[in-house]
Amino acid sequence: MKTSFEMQGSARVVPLPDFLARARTLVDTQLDLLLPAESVSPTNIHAAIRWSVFAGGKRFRPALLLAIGETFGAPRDSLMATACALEMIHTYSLVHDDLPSMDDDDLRRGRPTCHVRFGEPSAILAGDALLTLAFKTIAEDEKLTATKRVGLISEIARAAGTPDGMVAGQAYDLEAEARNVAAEELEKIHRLKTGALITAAGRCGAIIADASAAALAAVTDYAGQLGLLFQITDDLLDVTATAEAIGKTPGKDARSRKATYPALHGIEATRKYLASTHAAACEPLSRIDRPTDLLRAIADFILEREA
Ligand code: GRG
Repeated sequence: MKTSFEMQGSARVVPLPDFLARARTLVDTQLDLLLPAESVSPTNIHAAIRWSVFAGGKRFRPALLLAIGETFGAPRDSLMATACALEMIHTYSLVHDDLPSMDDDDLRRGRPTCHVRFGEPSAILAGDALLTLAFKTIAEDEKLTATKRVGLISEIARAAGTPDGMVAGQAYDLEAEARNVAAEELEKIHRLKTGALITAAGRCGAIIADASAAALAAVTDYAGQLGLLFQITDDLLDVTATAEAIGKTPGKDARSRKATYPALHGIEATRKYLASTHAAACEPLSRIDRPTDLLRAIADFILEREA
């Protein structure tokens, strides 16, 4: 990827893959400090949490938060706790999504799912613990003012829960299985299930950086389209990729007759929709009065992702 940018605290210009790798290392180091050790009781729950969190996810949501926060000048250490909290919530959603009562999957992030490895009760509790640890992490973040912590908790709670967040999207998605879904309904499901948390990642970065209301609105539009782009590529990869590449079972959407873009529109139309969603994600960047090379490179990266 040609696009490059300056990493905070360094004049060195680095390409996007290096930014993502660096963000991942920073987030993993911080998560390791924030999450209870496996030796802490109840050890089976903490082992299950760590099994799922440190299984090799892309850390896309925290990386997006860091990229937007740093674009608007926030010090990196003011961003780390919220970035990790988002990854905890994302991981909880994957653990619960894989449960027998939901998607019933046995492969995630390239290894047996949490309930396969630790049993269903421990997987449910590990997910519950990750969700609550996320809010504890922000509530106790001494790098932020109390007012900002409350604002971030409210923002993320709305994006993760109901009626306007990920849990609502998951409920609509389950309810829509094995029946015909119109294009608008599919978009609503995906805006909630996948888009809400990704949008929150962008908004939290801007909020921590004290970005202006106009900048926050542009970030909201950018991250919202990015969420859709992410979901459309996810749907395509389910059809085109191998289990080795995506670390989960491919072809599941079709087998469970899930509403997806390729199922509804076909692969060629989905690729065209992908291109127009990528353009829609980049458009709000012209309203941001800061260098946006990094944010554009992130949109390009999602468009082209193979995992
Ligand atoms: C159970 C409340 C609840 C919600 C589940 C996240 C989710 C909602 C379902 C997962 C199913 C799915 C395939 C969603 C599509 C997009 C998505 C969230 C993919 C997984 O995210 P990645 O690719 O995963 O960022 P990694 O492992 O890289 O973190």
